[in-house]
Amino acid sequence: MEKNAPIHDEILDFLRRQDNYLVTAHLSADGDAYGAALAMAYLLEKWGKRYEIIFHDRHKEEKYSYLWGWDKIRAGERNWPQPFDAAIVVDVPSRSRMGDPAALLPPPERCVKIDHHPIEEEFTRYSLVDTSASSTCQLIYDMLVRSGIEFDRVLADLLLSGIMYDTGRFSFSNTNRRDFEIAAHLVSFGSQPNQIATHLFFNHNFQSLKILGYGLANMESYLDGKVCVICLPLSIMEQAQQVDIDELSNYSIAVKGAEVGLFIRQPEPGFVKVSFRSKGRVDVNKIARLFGGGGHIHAAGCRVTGHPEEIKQKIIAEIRAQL
Ligand SMILES: [Mn+2]
Repeated sequence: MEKNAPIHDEILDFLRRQDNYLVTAHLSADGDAYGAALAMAYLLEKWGKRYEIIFHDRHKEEKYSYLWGWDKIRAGERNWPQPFDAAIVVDVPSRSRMGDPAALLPPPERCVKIDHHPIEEEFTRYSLVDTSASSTCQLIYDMLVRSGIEFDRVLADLLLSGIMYDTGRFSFSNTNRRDFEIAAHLVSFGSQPNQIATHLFFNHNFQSLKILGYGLANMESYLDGKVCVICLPLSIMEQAQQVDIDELSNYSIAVKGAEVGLFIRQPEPGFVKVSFRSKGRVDVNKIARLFGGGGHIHAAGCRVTGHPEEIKQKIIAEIRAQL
């Protein structure tokens, strides 16, 4: 029997008995968060349940608009249809990383969490958490197989998108044999890895690629090249408001000899967003958590009030202490 099967059954049993769900994921959602949330919504749709997909914020550009259910996602509204009878939260380890939708959660006994981040907080009665999974979509795949749902191209695209996103299209250190087994099954329903990779990684807006260029041209190096920093000041971020520049965080660690990559940007005065990447010697989840954020050993993020230069120096001091 598959290792998480008893938890799958417990969760599926609970979900079948509910109606009127909230489905949500982490703020600044990514390919795995969208794929996972929409795959769970797809299950609810097939079961004829009522649900709302509510996120803290809306993704810039229409990068994920090829995914089923994209147009059902709501964000940034004032009057939500609540209370919800049950909630499914995916790819998020704590309420604070969820942002606004955290306020809409029903009591813990009516909440289900499916996630692959290290546990930060117990806020759901039902939890399927497995940090050995490359992605939340990998965990959801197993559960959906157990549910008996009929797989099709739509569902396959959702799950394969999440897996390809979180594994950096099968290249990050979290990539495992299971990803390839699942991908082989998903491709049999007509999903095309090439098309998904194009949507996720090679479909840049003209302006965003120019900002990527600015970031690369102004990259900084610290601690004998062990830390690479890409910093976008307020003036550049003003031009980046409607475009997706997240890819810069992966470039920050693509330098030979770099152990940690930082992508620091100032979206508004006094507010700084940091993305961390690590090759593994430094646990960036630990560092991000010191600054109120979190994530994984290899990839994490935080949002801090303050000045970029001062925050950068504090973070570099923490990295130095770990190296
Ligand atoms: Mn994930």
